[in-house]
Amino acid sequence: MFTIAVTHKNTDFDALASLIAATVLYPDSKPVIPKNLNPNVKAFLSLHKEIFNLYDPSEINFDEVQCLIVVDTNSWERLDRIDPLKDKKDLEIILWDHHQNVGTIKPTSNYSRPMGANISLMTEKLILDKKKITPIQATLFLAGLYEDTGNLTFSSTQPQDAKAAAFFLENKADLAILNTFLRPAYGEKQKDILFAMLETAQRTMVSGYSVSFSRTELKGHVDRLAVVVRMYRDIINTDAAFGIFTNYKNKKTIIIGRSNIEGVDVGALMKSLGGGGHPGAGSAILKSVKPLMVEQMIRDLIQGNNTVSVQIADLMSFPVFTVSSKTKMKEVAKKMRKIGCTGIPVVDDENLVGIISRRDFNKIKKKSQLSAPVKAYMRTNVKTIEPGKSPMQAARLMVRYDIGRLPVIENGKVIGILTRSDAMTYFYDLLPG
Ligand SMILES: [Mn+2]
Repeated sequence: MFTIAVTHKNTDFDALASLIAATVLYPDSKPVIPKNLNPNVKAFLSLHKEIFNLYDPSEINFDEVQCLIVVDTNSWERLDRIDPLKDKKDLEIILWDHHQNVGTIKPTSNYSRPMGANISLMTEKLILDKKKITPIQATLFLAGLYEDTGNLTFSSTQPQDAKAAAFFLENKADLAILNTFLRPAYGEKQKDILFAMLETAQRTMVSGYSVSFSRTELKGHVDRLAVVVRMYRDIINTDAAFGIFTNYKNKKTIIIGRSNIEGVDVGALMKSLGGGGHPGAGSAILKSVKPLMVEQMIRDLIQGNNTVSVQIADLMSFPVFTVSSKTKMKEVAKKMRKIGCTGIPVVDDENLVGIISRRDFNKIKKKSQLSAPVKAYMRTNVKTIEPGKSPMQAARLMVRYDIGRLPVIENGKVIGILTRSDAMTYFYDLLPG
């Protein structure tokens, strides 16, 4: 009678790391690895396999398995060749999973909790139990952590993920080795796909976010498509990008998404399509669907997702104090002092014609210049924003153009103003109520 540890097919670094962590937490368990591995993991294991003493499912006598540890997934469908255990009576099942979806595995003991990477969840217990890990294990664990959290940048990242990173570095995780294996390979096939995607690239606005869809035909098998979609998103520089890859021969469509903003949660979108992932990255596979339909489905999902999100209209300050282009500079200064702001939109006949801020007063050298009209000193190239846009879009404009306020424009009229502190109220979650 013995214990085995298993993880999901298309094993990535987080899954492999979690599998090895299981053997540290449960020293009597045997790690069983799926046949189908993600290419980076395959490359890593080709050098490290012996060290980890992994088993193939065919080597396991399932009659003798008493306890099953499942890591980084919670569904039977994602496990490789362990069906004999599915209906086994009195099987103890221990589950460690960081995904938020409801799975098909019913565990005896469940340690699952949302976390950036599954390995961080298990590392919490490693630290608590004062377990020792080797530098090679630490390196593998850090690879898993970095991959699943985008180097701790995905919005799913938790404080515990950073604590786990510190623990791995304390245990001599090797960053040079890690970089070798995490750097995704990019070959001829991937290059061809990327170029095909870029040729037909289109950017559209969905619910105030810039999104790009690329529908590409796949001939034969191409792996590492996720890398291609990431590069695609980086090049066309949209908030989110979706590669819709169709193989007409087997009628399969692979959807891979990448997002840079919290308003578009790719993992949640892909879950709705039967796949999965994280807020920043995810994928799904559909059968017998038209690529254009898939695009429409994703659009609808994004629109559905965003109806409850915070818009500029919820954050902006109003009423807006304005001046006309003929107002004298000294009156502007007086008004700024009175209302305690550092910038005022300049409006003529209800139309925004410029903006004047405290900074512009630096151009004034002589006292007589204070009698000149605003027109002479205002900036006319004014960046504005619509009330339905997202705080993230506003923040991006502010950073890119180094501006502290954005007039909010609706039907050509200034209806409010969004200041840096308005935007920060949102980002630091300080909204009242
Ligand atoms: Mn994971």
